[in-house]
Amino acid sequence: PLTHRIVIAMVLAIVLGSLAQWMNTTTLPESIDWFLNTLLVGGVFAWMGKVFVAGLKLLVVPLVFVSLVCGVGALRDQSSLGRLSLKTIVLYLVTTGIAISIALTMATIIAPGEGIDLPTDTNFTPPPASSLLDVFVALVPTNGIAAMANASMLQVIVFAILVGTAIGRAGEPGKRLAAHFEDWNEAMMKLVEIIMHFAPYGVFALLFNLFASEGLGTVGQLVLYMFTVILVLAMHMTIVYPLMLRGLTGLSPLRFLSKMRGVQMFAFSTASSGATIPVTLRTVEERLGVDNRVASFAVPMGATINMDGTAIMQGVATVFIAQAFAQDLSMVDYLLVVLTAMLASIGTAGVPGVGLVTLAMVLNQVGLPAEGIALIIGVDRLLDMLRTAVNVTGDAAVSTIVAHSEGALDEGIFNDPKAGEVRD
Ligand code: DAS
Repeated sequence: PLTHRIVIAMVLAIVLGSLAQWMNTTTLPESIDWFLNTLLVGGVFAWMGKVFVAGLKLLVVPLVFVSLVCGVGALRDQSSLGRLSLKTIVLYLVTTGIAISIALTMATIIAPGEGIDLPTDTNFTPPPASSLLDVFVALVPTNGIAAMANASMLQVIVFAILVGTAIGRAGEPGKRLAAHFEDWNEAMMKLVEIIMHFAPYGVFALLFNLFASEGLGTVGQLVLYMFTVILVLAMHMTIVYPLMLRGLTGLSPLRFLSKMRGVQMFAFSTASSGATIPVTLRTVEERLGVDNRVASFAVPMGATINMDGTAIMQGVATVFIAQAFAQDLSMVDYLLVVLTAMLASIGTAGVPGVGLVTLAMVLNQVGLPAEGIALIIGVDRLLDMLRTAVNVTGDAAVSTIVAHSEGALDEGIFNDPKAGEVRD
């Protein structure tokens, strides 16, 4: 199956990339240096990585729009949309709240920032903190096509819900339109599979270039910070989601996590939950058995407003920076961090590095200098890839739980290990 080929591509890329990074530290003969760095890393692999991510992003807006119009149009009674969206959003906020609370607790216990005397390179300019208000004000797009052209996902979601609702109430013409959208949805899902077949090459190129250029150089004193983030990410993935799945649906968490492996590898390689939406959507529907009318809403919504992994990094980073600057955080500060991180994750799209941008907002909220971000920016790329894999797992877990509560989950598909598997 495809996931095995992706795993092989990842292992090869990490090994060969690290070898290339080691070679780069020695003085290479001119021809080898040109071949490795100009032709491969800067040329072929850079191109393959960009094409692969572009291919995924190309699908996001049309797939989300078509799938959401189908999903909303297919809702029996439109009132269930309100119940469905309320359940989904509440669950997303709850999981994010749990994530950041564990992060703050573990970071306080492990205290990775104690005794840190890292030089803060003062030429760091903190990113502009995006204000939350304009996110909510701009929810309804003035021009649906412009929203799609700019891939403003929250606006695309609102536009699709409005179109789907209209189609659901338009009698015969609505039925004809809904049929057309169903056909488009089928075609788009096939398009996702086509893009997925390029994954081994795209993943190899992305990871080879990352390890060949960055490697794990600037870890040093940040190893305890990285350890804390990775520990909490692992706890959230292997304890919180399984407990919620088992507790709220009785479904097998192991089956869930094993089916999510492919999606997690896409999220890890692209470090973008937005770009991973097509794979998350296809996996949630065709491997976990979640009906389109739930998945089409819950997955894009999750990729946009639900970032548990990011909230975890922000919780640990805030404590780390407070300790590094020897500033104590009060209980009120901790609550402010929880609230701000939850709201911050709503305001951001799922693109690489967005977690650092919103971290500036969180730090600002508790009076910590945004320059503190300069302490951790060096190791953020790898953490971004790991936390994005957690972000998309959270989206799929909540989609599964909501679908199960709405009787919109096909347990036969969920329990069938081969369901929806992409064959070579
Ligand atoms: N890379 C972001 C995402 O796509 C998460 C982050 O930057 O923290 O979910």
